Amino acid sequence: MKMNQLLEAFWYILPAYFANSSPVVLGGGTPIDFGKKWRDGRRILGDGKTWRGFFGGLIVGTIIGIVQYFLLPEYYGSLGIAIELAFLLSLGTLVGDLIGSFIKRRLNMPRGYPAVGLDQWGFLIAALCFAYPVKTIPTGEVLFLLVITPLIHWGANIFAYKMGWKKVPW
Ligand code: CTP
Ligand code: MG
Ligand code: K
Repeated sequence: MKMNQLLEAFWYILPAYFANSSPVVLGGGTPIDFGKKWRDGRRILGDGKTWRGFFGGLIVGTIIGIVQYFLLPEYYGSLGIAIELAFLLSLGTLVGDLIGSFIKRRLNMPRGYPAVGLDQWGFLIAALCFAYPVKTIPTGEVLFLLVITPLIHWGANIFAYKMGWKKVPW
């Protein structure tokens, strides 16, 4: 794979990475499930999924797309496309993350418990699906993202732990 393809893949997915990581810092307060339980007696989503984290991630991810447009307008063609793309990547990321937590709670995993695969790929796959109607990247670049995202996720979580933003390094 050529260097510019690797860079394109990374550039394309950047709003998703920001939407996924910023809730660690911005989140807190009222949980999205309002503390309610599912019929299995366990929380629907858990205290790790908050409204502030959701909308904070959505806003930060979308702003990243606006910054990207001004740095590389020719990649998007118009500011509207850049905003739409970043918004959908971010929304997909956050919805994918909620689906992941829902699944984890059903499997009786407590908040913060690492679910290998789900934690690293769930948000990515959802982001790619949501953004699909607006702009896509070639399959080879998607595969590259599937390989590097777990590594970046792992590195970012260790960083957040060392910064004191996260209680666990995963
Ligand atoms: N966060 C949030 N709102 C969200 C997503 C994340 O407030 N919609 C914050 C929470 O403080 C959360 C932290 O970001 O603990 C890390 O996110 P994540 O690892 O996705 O959540 P977990 O705590 O691991 O919870 P879960 O087991 O449900 O994945
Ligand atoms: Mg987690
Ligand atoms: K997660």
